[in-house]
Amino acid sequence: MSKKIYVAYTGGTIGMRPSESGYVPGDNLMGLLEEKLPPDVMASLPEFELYEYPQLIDSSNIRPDNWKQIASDIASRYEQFDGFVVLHGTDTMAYSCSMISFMLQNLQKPVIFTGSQIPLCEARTDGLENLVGALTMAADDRIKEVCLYFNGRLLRGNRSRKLNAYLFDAFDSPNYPWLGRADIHVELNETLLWQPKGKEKFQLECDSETHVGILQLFPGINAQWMESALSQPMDAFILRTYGTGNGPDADHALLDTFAKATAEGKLIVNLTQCHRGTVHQGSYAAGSALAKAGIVGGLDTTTEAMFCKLHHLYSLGLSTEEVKAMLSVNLSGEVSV
Ligand code: ASN
Repeated sequence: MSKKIYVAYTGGTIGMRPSESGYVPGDNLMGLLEEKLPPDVMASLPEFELYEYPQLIDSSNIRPDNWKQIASDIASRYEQFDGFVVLHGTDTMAYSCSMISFMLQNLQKPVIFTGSQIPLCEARTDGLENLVGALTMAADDRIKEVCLYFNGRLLRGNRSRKLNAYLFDAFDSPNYPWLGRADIHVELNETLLWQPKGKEKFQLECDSETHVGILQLFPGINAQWMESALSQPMDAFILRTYGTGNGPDADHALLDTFAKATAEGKLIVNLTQCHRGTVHQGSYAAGSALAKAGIVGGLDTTTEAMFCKLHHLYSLGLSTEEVKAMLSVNLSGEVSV
């Protein structure tokens, strides 16, 4: 039986038009597609219905409310469609894929995010290939998770990162192999695909307030700077450290600042600034010192996925101790445990 795909157009370069201040989101994407694709080519694609969001955004404007909208949109049409494509800007696509993967755990159908580096209205657009590839993946019922499709690569959404601002190869998943490829043949690496563990209803909770901040170590960072950052009213902070999770253990004032914040109930999660690899706080004394200050290792989760995982868990009303326990629980394929 032929598949029916729901396409949610949220904005992003794929539908943008030029303006005096640079590209801006543009409406009537369906009209643009009809101009680009002859009817017989259109008819050869999986059948789809495109819904254009009333407020199209450059994804740099993404906020938790947009995630609520995308997740509830998919949830409310879940029974009517076989697969879902989300057209989204590339800048924060890795965050949105991650967030939707936590809000729609136990998915039994594909949800494929895509977009483009050059708009569809331009001759050299990569938008057509990305849209057609994403539709193809969304019609494949072996996929039961949130993925990102871009320039021939199918990546797990919550493992993906935007790594290149200029190449068509904008995305990769440094700590997890690609799930598939679309070349002459479309191939999926079935052993890597996520198999949903439960059948419970989706957890669509996503607070509009900010629960999580992201901090980064840099040479010369001091206690005063860190104290002011940690005094922000957040439940949790991601601390982007060096290498396998190391920090300046010679700076006792800085370590005391971390210890004070964690003793006060703030969660600080250690993730590496490196593109690839996992955090092992015990590999060096410079990492153990952070563990002694109450900082918890976030293993090989990306910053984007960790931000969203924490935001989601706090939105569900979990306490810091409960959230801490979930860091090493693989909710939707985001972490190697
Ligand atoms: N600024 C754009 C966006 O994220 C970039 C893109 O989509 N390529 O919406």
